[in-house]
Amino acid sequence: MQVVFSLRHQAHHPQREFESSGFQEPFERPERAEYIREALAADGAFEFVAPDDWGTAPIEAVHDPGLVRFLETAWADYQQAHGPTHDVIPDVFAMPQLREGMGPATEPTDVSARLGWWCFETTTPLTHGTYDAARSSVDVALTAAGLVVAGERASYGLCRPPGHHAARAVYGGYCFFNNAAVAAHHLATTTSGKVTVLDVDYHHGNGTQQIFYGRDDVQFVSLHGDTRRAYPYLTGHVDERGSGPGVGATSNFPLPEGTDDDAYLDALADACADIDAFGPDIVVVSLGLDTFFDDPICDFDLTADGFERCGALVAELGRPTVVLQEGGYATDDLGENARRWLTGLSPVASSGPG
Ligand code: SP5
Ligand code: ZN
Repeated sequence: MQVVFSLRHQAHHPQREFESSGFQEPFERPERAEYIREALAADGAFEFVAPDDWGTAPIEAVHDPGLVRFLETAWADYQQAHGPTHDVIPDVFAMPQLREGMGPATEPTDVSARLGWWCFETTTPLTHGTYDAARSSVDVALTAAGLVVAGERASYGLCRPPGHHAARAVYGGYCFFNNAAVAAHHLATTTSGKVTVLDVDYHHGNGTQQIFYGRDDVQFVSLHGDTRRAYPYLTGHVDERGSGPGVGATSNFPLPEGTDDDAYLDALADACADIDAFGPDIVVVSLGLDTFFDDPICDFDLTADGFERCGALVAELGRPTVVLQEGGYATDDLGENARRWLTGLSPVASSGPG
């Protein structure tokens, strides 16, 4: 299987995140991608390719161009106003309730105010190289998508930073651009086929759901920790099924604390039934490995064996599949967990010469 990877992810390296009312060592750190790269490189079944440069047009096809412009200059703008700081984190949020009954606000000019306009929480710092890393992560996703269009049965984009919490006009949750949504939109519009995004990250893919909620050409199916207890809290309930022409093209499977391999695979089989009913030409998997029993910020109980079974079940869909990395914070096990999931998806790739 071909793996798309770029060292440019390393340019995003926050020193700290503000979480649980204190500054913590970031959970989303560069070693995550390096450990996955090492584990796949040590297995002769995986071949590494560099991403192409796709520019900003495919990003602006799903995101507000204002978000792209903001992320391009925000860190430098902030240094000029308040620097020097390594990380840039909002300290005020543009909550719509402040203007309740007065009509919508307009984007402020002050950089601190703009941070709280475009970002929804405090765990996603901007650093000097964040924009470049976020752009490279999209390039990785689009290049992996291109491999499947060119005839590969499966490909893996080792995206970092992740993407699925980024909505059309807001970033957060360690995500800046929604790599999976950019890739899925690109696939749907350039192949005129139907695309499913299957999101197996522990956290609900609120951004991806929001971007495709009203559409019937891209299905969104997500398994996640029930958002009554789990981040990102506001989306991911079973009654969210899409709107307008998109009614029925969103499916959510919220799951309880302690969900183990067998329970998860039962839910994944139900999710796959919804995918079969939609009948996509291509599947994009948002692969979070934070469902692992030892993940430091999540509460599921999946094992490496479970991940391989998940990959094998997705393979049974029998459709070309682009796998894109999302979360997963049990850093020491991340490489092996990714390798096992991809081996389940593509067992031939792991037993043959390549
Ligand atoms: C891509 C992705 O997986 N993003 C996840 C973002 C989650 N960020 C906030 C998590 C807050 C968890 N709080 C748990 C307390 C552990 N100290
Ligand atoms: Zn996650």
